[in-house]
Amino acid sequence: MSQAQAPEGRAWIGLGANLGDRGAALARAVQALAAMPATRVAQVSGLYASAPIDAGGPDYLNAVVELATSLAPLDLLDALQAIEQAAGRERPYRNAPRTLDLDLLLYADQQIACERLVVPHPRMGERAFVLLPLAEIAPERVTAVQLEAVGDQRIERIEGPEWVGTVSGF
Ligand code: PH2
Ligand code: MG
Ligand code: MG
Repeated sequence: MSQAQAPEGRAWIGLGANLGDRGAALARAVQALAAMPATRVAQVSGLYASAPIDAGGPDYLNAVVELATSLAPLDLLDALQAIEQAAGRERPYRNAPRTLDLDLLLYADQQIACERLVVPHPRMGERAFVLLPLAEIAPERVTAVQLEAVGDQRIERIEGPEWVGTVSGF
């Protein structure tokens, strides 16, 4: 059931894919985020290629998007999961390769811990594929100590934010 609308605030979403046409999936996901009710896309990070962390399979493409949204956190989560489903997401086992992953990283300054949702995302501080793109568009939300701690993870920035309009078939 829908919650009451929240006042407009900022939320940051981590995007990832390591199956199929990864770039096209992420570009389409940004369009789908922009089409969500009571929401607009405020900023998009560059596009990163990264080695799987705590997971197997092909390399990922990753990015982070800042939303301005009046959706309450669980309504936003529902909307993200609907976009994942529409992109053919399957969940055979934990951290399985995926056509699209949309993670709610941060919701304003809120701390949330319920059965379906923990925010800030509990593992974001250990992951270069979240911290680097997030630091591009929200440097105040990432510390130098965090960046230092993930310095050994293999990751490469392959496009600036214009990837959203141009990418296909990486
Ligand atoms: N997502 C995971 C697990 N490992 N590794 C990279 N490089 N990128 C991801 O998006 C990713 C991951 C679970 O969601
Ligand atoms: Mg994830
Ligand atoms: Mg996820």
